[in-house]
Amino acid sequence: MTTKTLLAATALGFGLSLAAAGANADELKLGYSLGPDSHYGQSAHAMADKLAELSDGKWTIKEFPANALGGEREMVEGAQIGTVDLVVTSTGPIGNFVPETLITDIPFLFKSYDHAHAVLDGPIGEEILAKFPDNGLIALAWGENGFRNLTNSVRPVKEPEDAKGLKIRTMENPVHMEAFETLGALPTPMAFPELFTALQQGTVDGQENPIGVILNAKFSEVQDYLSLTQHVYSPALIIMSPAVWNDLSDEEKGWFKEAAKVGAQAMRDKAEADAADGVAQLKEQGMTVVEDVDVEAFQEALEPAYAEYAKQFGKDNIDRIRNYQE
Ligand code: EAX
Repeated sequence: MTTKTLLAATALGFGLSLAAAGANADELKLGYSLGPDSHYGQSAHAMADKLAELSDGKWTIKEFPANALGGEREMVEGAQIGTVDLVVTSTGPIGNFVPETLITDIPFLFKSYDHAHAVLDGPIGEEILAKFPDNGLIALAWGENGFRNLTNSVRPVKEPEDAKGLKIRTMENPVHMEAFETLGALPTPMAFPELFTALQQGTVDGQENPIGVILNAKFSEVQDYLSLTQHVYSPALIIMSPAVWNDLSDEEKGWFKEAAKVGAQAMRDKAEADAADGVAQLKEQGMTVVEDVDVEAFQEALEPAYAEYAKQFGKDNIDRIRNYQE
């Protein structure tokens, strides 16, 4: 180490410890996996503003975008042990903590944004959120990642047969893995922070995500084909550490819930805006887009997976979501 870098390192260390010592005790660490201009970023900004407003500046939020606090599973583990205060995350890894969320990850379960919002914001969604405290977590609100679409670098995928043999990165989620295995693809569960490099190096052929994520993570740089499969609605959650929550007054808990609702709405607005205008952007970036995906054939091909889900979650519970009306 040269004297110059040594000095710089010392100054940095000094600066950091000063910052830690001077940190406002009520500044909370919020992590998410995408960039600040993503739907998660919009959500975090809106939530932070609302919380500061409601608490008259008592509670502030410091954002850690782009996996700075680790992948989604790691951030949620951090919330459990109290090293991370707030997380905006997809439900991808959440079933490993709160198994009751897994039912929401079933492919082709939600027909539309309205249907998903009605279920998640209604009694079914509330029942699931109520399971979090038993598992060492607080869930403040349902947000949205969006309908997921398949990308790959091997061939255009229009029919389920086209997906056969493709090595597809899935989230660390058994429901999603079951679906891709049933389609004859080779599901490879992997944390999101590893995904770009895995696509670039060809460790996997493809991945699936909502348009907003594909855009924000710049997957068009490493993927040639996008199929608008819309095969599963991907909910998101705003999660809080019980280490913070348990010490709040009832009034403060109300502020957090209200701020999270505002954050969730901002997330949905941005996710849906990206879905509406993002495909054109991805085309401009050079992706070949398969718009006329044979969605019915995908649903039929997934029948054996549905039989498994019915065994696991109960057909009645699945139908209750599928047929839910406000
Ligand atoms: O939450 O892991 C994933 O593919 C997620 O959709 C992504 O991290 C955004």
